[in-house]
Amino acid sequence: MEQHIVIIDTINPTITNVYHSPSDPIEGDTINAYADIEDEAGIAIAEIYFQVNDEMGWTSIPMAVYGGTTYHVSIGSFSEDTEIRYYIKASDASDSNNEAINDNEGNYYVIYILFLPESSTQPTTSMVEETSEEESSTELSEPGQISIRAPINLTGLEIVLLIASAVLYRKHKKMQGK
Ligand SMILES: [Ca+2]
Repeated sequence: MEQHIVIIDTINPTITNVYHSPSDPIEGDTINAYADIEDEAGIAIAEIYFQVNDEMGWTSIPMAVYGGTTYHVSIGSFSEDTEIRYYIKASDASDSNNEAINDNEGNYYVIYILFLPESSTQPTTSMVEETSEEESSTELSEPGQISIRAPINLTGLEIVLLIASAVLYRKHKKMQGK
């Protein structure tokens, strides 16, 4: 009489290290999601469930082995200002079909497609840098040149005096040089 020892798998798969790439996508970026999914009995089903903006239902797409215990799926690209929530679900390959969900402890994983107004294509920091460069170049100019570039609302006499003083200043400098 044969004896069978039946081991019943009651342990759910583990789903860890859930992330998406790129982490801060913009419109048109293809979004990939990854997760490490493991079970002693092997994995029968690995899926991503995602929901776009305020839509009611969840869309599921099967995940494929990416390498080792890592599973991967591409959920495509979205337009800017879109919010996508997702979670990962897996079933093991045992007769029990134990299921596991990683939904970031009920908060879901959230992807936000960044809104990039045209005016922000040039970062503010570079504009600040340009301004400061102009300021520093003015400071470095010869005193005579600064006088000539002085306010436009000067009288003709004042302008003549400024030019004269600039010329005198350059002559003075030349003499110092010798
Ligand atoms: Ca199991």
